[in-house]
Amino acid sequence: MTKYDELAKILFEFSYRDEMLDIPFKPRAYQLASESVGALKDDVETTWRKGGIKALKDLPGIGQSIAEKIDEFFRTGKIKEYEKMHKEFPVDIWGLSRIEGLGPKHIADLYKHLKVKNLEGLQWALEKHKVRTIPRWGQKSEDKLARGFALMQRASGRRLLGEILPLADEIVAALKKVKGVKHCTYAGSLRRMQETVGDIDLLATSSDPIRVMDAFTKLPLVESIHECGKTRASVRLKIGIDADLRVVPDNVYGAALQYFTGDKRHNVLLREFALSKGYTLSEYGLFKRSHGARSAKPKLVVCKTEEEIYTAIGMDTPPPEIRVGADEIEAAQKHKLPKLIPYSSVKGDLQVQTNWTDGDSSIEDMAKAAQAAGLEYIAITDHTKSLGFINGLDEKHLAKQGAEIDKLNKKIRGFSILKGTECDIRKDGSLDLSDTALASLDWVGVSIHSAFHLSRAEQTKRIVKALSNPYVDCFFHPTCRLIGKREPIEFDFDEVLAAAKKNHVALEIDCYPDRSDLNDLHVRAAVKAGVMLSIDTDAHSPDHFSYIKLGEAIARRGWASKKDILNTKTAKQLFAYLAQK
Ligand code: DGT
Ligand code: CA
Ligand code: CA
Ligand code: ZN
Repeated sequence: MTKYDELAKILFEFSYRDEMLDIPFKPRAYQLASESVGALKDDVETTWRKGGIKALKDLPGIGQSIAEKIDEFFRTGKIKEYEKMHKEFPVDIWGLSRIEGLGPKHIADLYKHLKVKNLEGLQWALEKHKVRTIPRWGQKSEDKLARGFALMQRASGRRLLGEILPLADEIVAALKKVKGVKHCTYAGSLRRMQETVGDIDLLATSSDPIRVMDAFTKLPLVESIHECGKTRASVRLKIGIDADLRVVPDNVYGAALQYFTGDKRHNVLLREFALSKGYTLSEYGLFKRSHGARSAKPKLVVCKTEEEIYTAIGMDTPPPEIRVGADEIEAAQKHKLPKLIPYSSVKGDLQVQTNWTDGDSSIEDMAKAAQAAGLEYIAITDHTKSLGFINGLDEKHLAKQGAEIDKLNKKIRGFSILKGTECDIRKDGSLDLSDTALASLDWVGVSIHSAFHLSRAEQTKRIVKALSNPYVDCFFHPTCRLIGKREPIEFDFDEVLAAAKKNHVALEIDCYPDRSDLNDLHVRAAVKAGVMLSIDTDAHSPDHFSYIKLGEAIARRGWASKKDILNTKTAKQLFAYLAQK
């Protein structure tokens, strides 16, 4: 937990305390302040450093008394009032509040009667059926809490975007066919193309919501139904992820889509900004507050699209991929959003494995599949000899492979196959092929497959040395992380960026779903540093070319434009670029 998360947590727990004590208005103020700190993070401290309590009060959701607490926190590292409260009420409010339906009064009851202080304590109380013994709770409340607890535990298991996206497309296609449905799309983290997603959020507009609910809950993909009302339903899919559906009237589709796309921090900041412009914004619509009589009802502004909303409150529309609640809001207000690389811009794939090593298909089959997927060229980049367990290629085999590629290039029309390699970077930073062999290739990628745990300094030195070999064109899957399986290796990213820039080496965005490497933050730093990027699938099978979209999404999330991505060039342009290099 960073110190800003710690501060957001403290403010949040104050809101629950005041609600337990029935103090009016205060809880909402603390909650807003907590959301604000959670979204603004280090910007809060920067603001405080520049202008103290007075400046803090200019931030969204922060008034005098809360500003004083934040000031104390940054000065002393703690808040006395919080320490005192925690002594009297030593409960992990923040953790417990993650359970759906568990409000402040419930948390107070659980502590008072069962001494439940945290999630472990609650699990015990549920297993021993103690919860129903609390006055006025009963078995029904206990069952509901048990369901909420199970739901929360499951929700912490996130799934890869690449795995879930095809499924979401399938559901959307099915719902679009239901009579009365006008719009249907997925929202949430899926629409923002985050590398992992917690669940599938779906949104539809229809004149006949019940018909949509019915069709949704009866989809063959559905395992069980959590809840199903008139306009919202939540189900468990057979592959083990939840899907939520909302159906709204067509005239508020834009507002609903904006809300359910998130992310939450983006929405908090946007709501604050809308307020400052005389609007209130919610999942139910954009409303103009009237200046007249206090009792006058706010007026609904029709918003069929998201653009209408963002435009109405005076800003450009940030693409979903960059809605993270950071500087995109300010950029949109100043009309300074970047022109993100459009999907389907990548023209060739510069990392492809074949059955010469650990791929499952021939060079020819991979080339044909790439062509069918709309690409103009691929580079064949099989592993090298250090990776003996998959028959990595030595210089002799590489030359043989080159001869086969020459033949195929004559045979296949309107498509180019580059002779390449994924040359292993040895522990000392030297490369696994001779310079003569590297010089014979069109495209040299290098990457790490061993000694992941070198010290940061050693790892940096190893990479910088590899990138300074004059034949190297690209650094493949730079951090080596595998989502949910392997932590990224540690190195000084700025130093590697500098080496890449100096040596005209591109950095890869590896699209393979559990790699997604580089990630969005790295991409943003690379774009800022003017380092070229390459979006490659790392295909081991003909159907992997569909992963390109995932890499384009990472590039978009990193604010990259078309010009930042090497393989948006045509084959001809790419050859010219490589020749000049
Ligand atoms: P996930 O499911 O963990 O991958 O992430 P999301 O962003 O899809 O989150 P989810 O499914 O809980 O909610 C979908 C969207 O609904 C979220 O991105 C923004 C909106 N939303 C949900 N809860 C809140 C909230 O408490 N406040 C605001 N402002 N928006 C919310
Ligand atoms: Ca979601
Ligand atoms: Ca959801
Ligand atoms: Zn590799």
